Amino acid sequence: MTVRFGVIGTGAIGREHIRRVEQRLSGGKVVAVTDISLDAARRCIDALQLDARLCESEDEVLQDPSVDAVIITSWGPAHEGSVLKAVAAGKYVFVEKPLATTVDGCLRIVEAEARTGRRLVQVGFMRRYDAGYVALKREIESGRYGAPLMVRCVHRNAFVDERYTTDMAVLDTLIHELDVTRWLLGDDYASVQVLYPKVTRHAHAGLQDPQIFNLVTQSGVVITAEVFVNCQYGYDIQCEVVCEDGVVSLAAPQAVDIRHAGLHARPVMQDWKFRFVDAYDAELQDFIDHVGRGAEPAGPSSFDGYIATMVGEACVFAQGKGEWVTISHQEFSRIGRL
Ligand code: NAI
Ligand code: ISE
Repeated sequence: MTVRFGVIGTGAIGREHIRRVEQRLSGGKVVAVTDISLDAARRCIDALQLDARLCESEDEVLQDPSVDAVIITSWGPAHEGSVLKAVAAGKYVFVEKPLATTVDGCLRIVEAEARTGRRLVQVGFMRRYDAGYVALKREIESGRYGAPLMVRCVHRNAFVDERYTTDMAVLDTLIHELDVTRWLLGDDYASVQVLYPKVTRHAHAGLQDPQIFNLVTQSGVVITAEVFVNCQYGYDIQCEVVCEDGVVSLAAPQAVDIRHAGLHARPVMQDWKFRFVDAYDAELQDFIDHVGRGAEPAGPSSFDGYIATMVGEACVFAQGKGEWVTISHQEFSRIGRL
């Protein structure tokens, strides 16, 4: 069956996801759209020439019996309320990261979903669908290079605006590394330390940028993740896994190699929209394929979203301290009892 989507939040990625459902993917259709700014929702419907209803509120979207599933692309703090209402209404949910901005909020979602007796929620950790990361995981799991010992991650954005705060480096940006590295290694985190290097002159007042996150996993792998969101030159995602008998790294995607005027160069993508376009397509297509045949979504789960936010909260707690902070796993046992 065609999956009929309601969309809550028509900002940057909301419009991207609508465009991909309508123009690139198969088996889905956007039938209802809302945003707290109704003007934004209206502009989106007009710009993308959607045959979709403009709804005055998310409740109107969720009460619409013609909506099978919702795409939640509002700001992070609004996710929890929308996901809980959607689960209560029995809708399938594709929600952008973070699942919710607090551990308790994530837990409420995990518990509400568990009470329905089936999986309804998929979180937008699209890197798990990126060809480079998939290849990296395959190589690690082949065992050819021995056990992973160290991981070096880089997450750079060209620039951010005044709304970006120091803690967003974790729940908005690093959260991708928190999820994908746990997925790559099949290992959970044990402790974190955050270092504050000298601040770039490009950071707006009050923003600590860059930041270094050192994490140790339960099996002892050390991960160093740099978040630098005003690097100026583009969107740069790197991941190198050092194993006992070799090193595996993320290759630069769809890059052209240029030799010109005495330089050997490769262009850097400027935005997440381009860098991960195939991964965004693949994650939503996978969601549509499962929901469309009446199956539960198979991508990153509400539990994965909960773990990422839980570790993220420990990272935020560690910010500005320079000390190692233990990542509490008390919550795991609560979840285990569900
Ligand atoms: P944005 O600021 O461009 O758009 C957010 C939209 O949500 C705005 O139009 C705003 O009016 C609307 N909104 C806010 N609260 C709402 C509510 N309660 N109900 C309905 N609409 C509401 O933000 P952007 O960049 O599109 O990010 C949205 C979400 O997607 C965030 O959670 C962000 O972390 C995530 N994201 C994920 C990316 C990825 O790589 N997976 C890339 C970019 C964003
Ligand atoms: C944004 O929300 C994303 O998810 C991007 O992938 C990330 O690079 C950026 O820092 C976030 O603000």
